[in-house]
Amino acid sequence: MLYDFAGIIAQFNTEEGDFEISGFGSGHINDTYLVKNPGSEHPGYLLQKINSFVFKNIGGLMNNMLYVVNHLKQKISETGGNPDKEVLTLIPTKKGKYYYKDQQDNYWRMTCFLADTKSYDLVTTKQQAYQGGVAFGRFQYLLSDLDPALLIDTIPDFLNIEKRLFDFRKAIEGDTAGRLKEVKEEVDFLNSRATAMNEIPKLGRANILPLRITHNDTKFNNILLDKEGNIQCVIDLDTVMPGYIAFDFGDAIRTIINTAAEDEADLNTIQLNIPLFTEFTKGYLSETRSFLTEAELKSLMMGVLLLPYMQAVRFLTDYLEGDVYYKTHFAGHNLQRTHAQIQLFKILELNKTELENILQTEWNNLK
Ligand code: ADP
Ligand code: GN1
Ligand code: MG
Repeated sequence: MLYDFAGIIAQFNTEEGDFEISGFGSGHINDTYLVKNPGSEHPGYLLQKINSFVFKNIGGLMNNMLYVVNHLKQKISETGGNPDKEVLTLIPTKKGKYYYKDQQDNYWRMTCFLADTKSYDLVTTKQQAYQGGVAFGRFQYLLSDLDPALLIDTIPDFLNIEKRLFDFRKAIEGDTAGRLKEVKEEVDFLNSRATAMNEIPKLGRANILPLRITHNDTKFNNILLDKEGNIQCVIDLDTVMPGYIAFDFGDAIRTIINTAAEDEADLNTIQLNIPLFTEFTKGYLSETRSFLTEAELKSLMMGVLLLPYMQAVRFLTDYLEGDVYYKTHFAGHNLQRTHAQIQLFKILELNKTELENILQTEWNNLK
C-alpha cells in the first residue's frame, strides 16, 4: 500500500527536508521505515505504522511509552549516561501528541534514528549474548522503581499462557481456515505439555512471584548494539507493561541459545549454544541480583521453557486462524515457525538440568 509519506511526516516536529523513505528492520508486527534527508548531517528518523489490529488502545500504548522513556532517560542521566543514545526519543507531532492518526485510520509515530547501531536476528558471539543479558537486566532494574500501576496492558493477557491455550483451543474448535487436519500431531504435542506450562501463573497468583515492569518482547533483535558490539539501546517498547521477570529472561534465551533462525526449516540445524546461555545469564544476573528473589531465580528456567512453548502455541493458533496476526512471508510460514519452536522446546526440555545448574552456579558466583 502506498502512503502519503510527505503528508504524514509533515505532521511531526522534524527538521525540514526532502526526505527519502525506505523499509527497515525485520519485525513481525509494525511497519517500519527509515526517513532520511540525504543532504543533511542529521541521522534521520524511524517512522512506524503501529499495528492497530494487534494494539487496540494506541493512545494508552503511547502513554506507556512516554512514561517508560522519560523514566529511563532520567535514570540514565543521573548515572552519567547519554539518554539521547541509550533511550528511544519520541518526536512529537506539531499538535504536541506522540502519534498521528491519518484519514485511513493508520496510526503513525516517529523516533530518532540511532545511527551506527545494529540489531541481530541471530546471535553468534559470547559478547553479543553477554550484552543482551546486561541490556534486559538493566532495563528491568532501571524500571524497578516506576509504579507498575501507571502502565496499562497494551495487549491484555499478552503472555498469559492460560489465555493463550484458551485461544488455541478456540482456534482448534473453529478451524476457520480448514487446516486442523494437517496439524493433529503438533496440536497433540502442545496439549501434552499444557499442564506443565502453568507454573508461572500459579506462582504469580500465590504472590510468590511479584509483578514487575517487564519488556515482554525480548527477542534479540529488539536491542541495538553499538559499533563496538556493546549494548546501546533497548527498543520495541510496545509491550512494556507489568509481567514476570522470567518472561524477559525466557524470551531472550529463546532467540540467543538457538543456533538457527526462529523459523528454520531444517530442524536438524536447531541446536543449543550453551556457552551463549551462560554469557547471557552472567550479564543478566550482574544487573538484577540486587532485587531478584530466590523464587524469581528459580522461575528463570520455567521462563526458558515457557516462552518457546508459548511461541509455538501462538504461531500455530495464527496458522489455524488463517495467518491474521503475524506478518508471513510465504504460505505455511506460521507452520514452519511452529515446527522450529517445538523443536527448540524439545531440546530445551532435554537440557533442563544442565541449564538449571548453570543458573545456580552463576548466581553463586555473584554472591
Ligand atoms: P517491530 O515491532 O515490528 O518489531 P521494532 O520497533 O522492533 O518493530 O523496529 C523494527 C526494527 O527497526 C528493529 O529490529 C531495529 O532493527 C530497527 N529500529 C527500531 N528502532 C530503531 C531506532 N530508533 N534506531 C535504529 N534502528 C531502529
Ligand atoms: C513479535 O514485534 P516483534 O517482531 O519484535 C511479537 C512477539 C513475538 C515475536 C516472535 C506484539 O515481535 O510477541 O515473540 O514477534 N510481538 C507482538 O518473533 O505480538
Ligand atoms: Mg521488534
